[in-house]
Formats: sequence, C-alpha cells, structure tokens
Amino acid sequence: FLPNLVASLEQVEQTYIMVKPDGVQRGLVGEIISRFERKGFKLTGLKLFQCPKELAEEHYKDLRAKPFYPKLIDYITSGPVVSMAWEGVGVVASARKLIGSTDPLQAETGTIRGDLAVQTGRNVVHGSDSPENGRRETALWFKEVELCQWTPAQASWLRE
Ligand code: IDP
Ligand code: MG
Repeated sequence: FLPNLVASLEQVEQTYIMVKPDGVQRGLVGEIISRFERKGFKLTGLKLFQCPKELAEEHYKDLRAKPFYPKLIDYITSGPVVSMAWEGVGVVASARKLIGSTDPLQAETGTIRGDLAVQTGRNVVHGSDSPENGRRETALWFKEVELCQWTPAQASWLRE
C-alpha cells in the first residue's frame, strides 16, 4: 500500500531535448540520443526538423533582451535540429545533469557539453529547465499525433 501511494505521488515529467544544428552537422546525433536512451528514460517523440524563425523566437522568448539573442536565433535556424520528447519521474533535472553547464568549458567531464563542445554559442544540445517548461516546449515543438504513448519492455527492470 505505502510504496504504491509513494509511486502515485511521484510526478511523471516531460522534457524537450534538442540536438542543435552544430550537433547534427558534427555527426553527434546518435551519440547524444544514446546518452538519454541508456539512462533509462522513455522516448515519446523524435524528428529531424528545420526550425522556422518564428518557432525559434517563441522557444527562446525569455532571452529576447539578451545581446546574443539575434545570433542565437540564427544559430538554431541555421540547419536541421533533432527534436526529442522524453518522459519519466525526475527526467527534467536528470537530463540537465546529463547535458552539463551552459558553457561547455565549465561543464563537467562526462556530460554531453563537457565531453563534446567548447563554446556556449555552439553547445550542441538543449534541455528544458523546469517541468513547466518541459510541458510547454514539448507542446511547442511536437504535434499531439507525433507523440507516442507506449510501455517500454524494460520498464519493470528500471523502476521497482
Ligand atoms: P541553457 O541552454 O543551458 O538552458 P540558457 O541560459 O537558457 O542556457 O541559454 C539558451 C542558449 O542560448 C544556450 O544554450 C546557448 O546556446 C545560448 N547562449 C546563452 N548564453 C550565451 C552567451 O553568453 N553567448 C552566446 N550564446 C549564449
Ligand atoms: Mg535554458
């Protein structure tokens, strides 16, 4: 009874993860996807996508006033990105840990940015920063029909 109650209180979160155009151009798509896949979260959406300017502006609307904003929009729209939706208990914070600090030179070795990038303006991957933004960004980048609800065969080997 008690474990079931605790489990039902744990919130299943969604996060939006994106391999940015530099990650695609550098052939890092498989490497980056595999870091999330092997951790054990559930993939619910995946596509290669050329981001229109309006979508990039909506996605990064909180950064509009920053000096780097115009270059950021150019960067994100400069080539295809790989959009992913991942789901699970604790997925938002865990994905941010896997990704590492915004500045790749500050990011810990073992993280995606720490291992694979050298500059903030080319930091290869995006991850939502809160459960609320995880839901917002997933809905922004994916249509409902592009998201799959499914039960991975390994589910009972990942969580007791
Ligand atoms: P995050 O991606 O780690 O969440 P944010 O502060 O949300 O970092 O910034 C979003 C993105 O904007 C960064 O990942 C990076 O691509 C870009 N960015 C942030 N700060 C700078 C900067 O000082 N120079 C250039 N690009 C930046
Ligand atoms: Mg951010």
